[in-house]
Order: sequence, then structure tokens, then C-alpha cells
Amino acid sequence: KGGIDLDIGVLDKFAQEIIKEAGERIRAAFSYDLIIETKSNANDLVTNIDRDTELFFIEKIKAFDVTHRILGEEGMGEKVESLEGVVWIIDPIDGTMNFVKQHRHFMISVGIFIEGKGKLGYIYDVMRDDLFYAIAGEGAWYNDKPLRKLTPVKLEEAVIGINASWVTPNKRVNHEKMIQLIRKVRGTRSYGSAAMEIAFVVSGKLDAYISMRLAPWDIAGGIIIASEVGAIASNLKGEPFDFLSQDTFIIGNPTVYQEIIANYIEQL
Ligand code: 2AM
Ligand code: CA
Ligand code: CA
Ligand code: CA
Repeated sequence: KGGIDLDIGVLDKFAQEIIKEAGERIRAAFSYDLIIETKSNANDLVTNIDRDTELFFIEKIKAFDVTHRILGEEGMGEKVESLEGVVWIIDPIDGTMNFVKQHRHFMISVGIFIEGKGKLGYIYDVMRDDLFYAIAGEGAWYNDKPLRKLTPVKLEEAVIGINASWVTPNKRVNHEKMIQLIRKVRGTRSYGSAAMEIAFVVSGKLDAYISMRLAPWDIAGGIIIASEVGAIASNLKGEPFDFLSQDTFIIGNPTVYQEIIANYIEQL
């Protein structure tokens, strides 16, 4: 229970139900025409299904409890400027480019915050029907299996998620140090869905994930799962991620996280 009179078990069951139902709707929608538009730049895509899915969540949640507020990427909810009360932070489709081009490798990400504290986190792989989730203080699961606490990994044996753009000269980070990091680790991967990469870190399939610009809805579900398995997340300065704007982001196995932050990240 939060400071609010609310049964977490009931809320969890409801959240899982609407996430799976949203997934069914997205899978069915592949038979219709997708309307693809661009947002901030030519590579920043949004579709009618991103918006429809966000609206679906808003309608369901408001019917469940009209006082709950929704912060979604597509901005169809109300303006959320604080985390008071119950706030759902939702990315209806994380990995829209994968959704459009690959018809796979995209996630629904949901984090439920009660009086500013992350209580319930979900990352749902829509095409695989795979759910990663956590209840704060009670544990984390991958479908029906509990997720284990992460164990130490050496940086030279780590596989990390990073987009190749941050290894080329850029304005956000010292790319020479990034090159050294890439040479040091066992391997790198780039999946094109932040939520998916976070899900892989909390389940030990990746040992860290680094991004130069993420928004609250990309990570809200994931960081709640992260604290249950002992993954560490912050911005690239090592400070808490700023939940009401955009920020740099790293999440990792504790040993890998510490070494990357100490020796390989220089935010410009
Ligand atoms: P999205 O698909 O929901 O937009 C790779 O692009 C990852 O970064 C995706 O998880 C994507 O989420 C996220 N991302 C965050 N901000 C973005 C932006 N301005 N343009 C494109 N992708 C962005
Ligand atoms: Ca987007
Ligand atoms: Ca996203
Ligand atoms: Ca999105």
C-alpha cells in the first residue's frame, strides 16, 4: 500500500490485464493500414497505433479510477508536472521504428508511481507475449518465473547495449572514451527499444545499457524492475534520472555500472 488507500494486488492485476489487451489490439491492427508520421525529425516516427494505444490506456485507467493521472509519450493524457497521487507513466509503443519496419522488437512500457515512489513496473514484448514486471518490495518476474538478483560481471566479459551514434563524434559524450569502452567489453548490441534493452539488463541478458537521451516513459517501467534485481540506474553524471524531462541514462549490473561511470563516461 502507498499513502493512498489502494490495494496493490488489485492494481497489478488490472495493469497486467490492460497491457495484454493493448498488445492484442496492436497485433490485430497489423491487418489495417498504418499511418506513419514524423515528429521532431525525419527519423522520429509516430503512427496512429501509438496514439490509439495511448488513448486505450487512458480510457481504461480513468474508468478504473478517475483520480489516476497518465503521462504518456503521445501527450494524450493531462499535463503531469508532479508525481503526487497515482501517476501512470506510459510508452504505448517503445521502438516505433522497429514496429513500423520489423513488425517486432517493440514494447509497451508502464510504470505506476504512488506519491512519487515507483510501485509497479511493466515491460511487455508485444509480439512475443513476454512480460517483465515488478512490484516494489515484493520482487520481479519474467512471465511466471522470478527474476534473480544480478551477480557481479567483469567489464571484459560484459555485453552492453549502446547505439553506434555515440561512438562517432557527437556533442553529448567524449566519444574517444566510448571507443575504449567498446574495445574493452565482450560485445555490444543495439535493439532500438530502450525498454527492451532495460528488460534485458534486469534479466541478465545484457550487463548495461547506455543512452544519451531518454524520456520518462522510456524508463519508468524498467527502473522499478531494476531496483528489485539490484540493477543500478542513473543519468550519465551518476545523478538520479530527471523524471519530469529528458536526460542521459545508464542502467547496469552494479559492478559493470560502477566501472563504466568511473572510467568511460565523460558527459560533455
Ligand atoms: P520510441 O520508439 O518510443 O520513440 C531508440 O530510438 C530508442 O530511443 C527507442 O526506445 C525510442 O523510443 C527512444 N527515443 C527517445 N527519444 C527519442 C527521440 N527523440 N527520437 C527517437 N527515439 C527516441
Ligand atoms: Ca517516439
Ligand atoms: Ca520510447
Ligand atoms: Ca513510444
